[in-house]
Amino acid sequence: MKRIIVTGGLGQIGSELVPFLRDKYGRENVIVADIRAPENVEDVEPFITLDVRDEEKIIKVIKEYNVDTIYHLAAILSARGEQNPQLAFNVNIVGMHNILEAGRKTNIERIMVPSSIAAFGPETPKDNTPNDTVLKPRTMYGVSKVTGELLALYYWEKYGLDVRGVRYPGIISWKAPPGGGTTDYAVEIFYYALKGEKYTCFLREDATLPMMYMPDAIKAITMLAEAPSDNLVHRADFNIAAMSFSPKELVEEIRKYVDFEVEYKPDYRQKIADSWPRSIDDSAARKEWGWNPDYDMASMVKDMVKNLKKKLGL
Ligand code: NAD
Ligand code: AKB
Repeated sequence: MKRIIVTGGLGQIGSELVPFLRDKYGRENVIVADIRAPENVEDVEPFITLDVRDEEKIIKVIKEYNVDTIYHLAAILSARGEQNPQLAFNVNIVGMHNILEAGRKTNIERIMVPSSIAAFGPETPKDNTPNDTVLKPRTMYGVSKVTGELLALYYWEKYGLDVRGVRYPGIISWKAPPGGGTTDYAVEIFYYALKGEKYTCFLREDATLPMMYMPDAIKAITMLAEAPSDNLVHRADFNIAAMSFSPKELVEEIRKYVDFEVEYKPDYRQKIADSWPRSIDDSAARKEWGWNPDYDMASMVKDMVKNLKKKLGL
């Protein structure tokens, strides 16, 4: 029987990963942990308040709940990280190290931890970016993601601790808001479009980035969690791809459903976007654990519009 803890479980991805895991393993076997309190604790119980900067508490919780698997989602994302790099270092790098140490000391069976396309930098090839390539990010978030990937490999080879992860592109979803990233525009824009309000985009109209719809993001991390270890050459650094588009292309697709006005006022986040790839080669994930996405831009937009209309009562 699996006993799972999801750190950062109240965030954009946790809000959808937790119900998926609970359907599969039973509500009581999936514990949500986060530094902030949920709006309504009954909705998410079992819930614990946990700061991943506190290794002792992580170990205490693992023992108390008999945890064998950790989905480690707690993080400070790229844009927020550039506003407070010291916080990003502590949560993302010290927090990741704490999770690994706690996992090692308590013989945890598996740790799943997302990396990001933010692991890449300006010297990385921008199109069809290979899995194994130059990793010289210029954001603290990106530095923390490369560090996490390398620590995962180190703990696997040194201690046999099974740590796995994918490099997520920007994730688009309608249930919970994104938490302070460079790709957040691709979620925000839907709310403005559907309410008929003018949207001011913080990226240039031609800023093409790799993106993925939430159902594929959940599919990827849970598929990798179950892949036979012997098939894996990579560990916590799998490229995965689904779609790539620019703000202008997204606007054109949304306008097939609803008309709205957009202006472009690039801010500090444009520089971050400029350092990331436009498209991703995910052949290693396809070969090693059978990855393939279900959604492209057209099917994602159709589903977002349908679900958000319902959510907003439109
Ligand atoms: P999010 O910002 O929506 O959620 C992160 C959660 O972590 C929040 O609920 C926050 O309260 C919590 N948190 C922050 N500091 C904490 C601390 N010290 N201790 C415990 N919890 C803390 O992020 P997300 O989008 O759900 O991302 C989850 C993971 O996926 C992260 O590792 C992120 O880097 C990665 N990722 C996300 C995306 C994306 O587009 N959403 C893309 C690539 C990678
Ligand atoms: C961000 O923009 O910071 C995230 C990511 C791609 O890691 N969405």
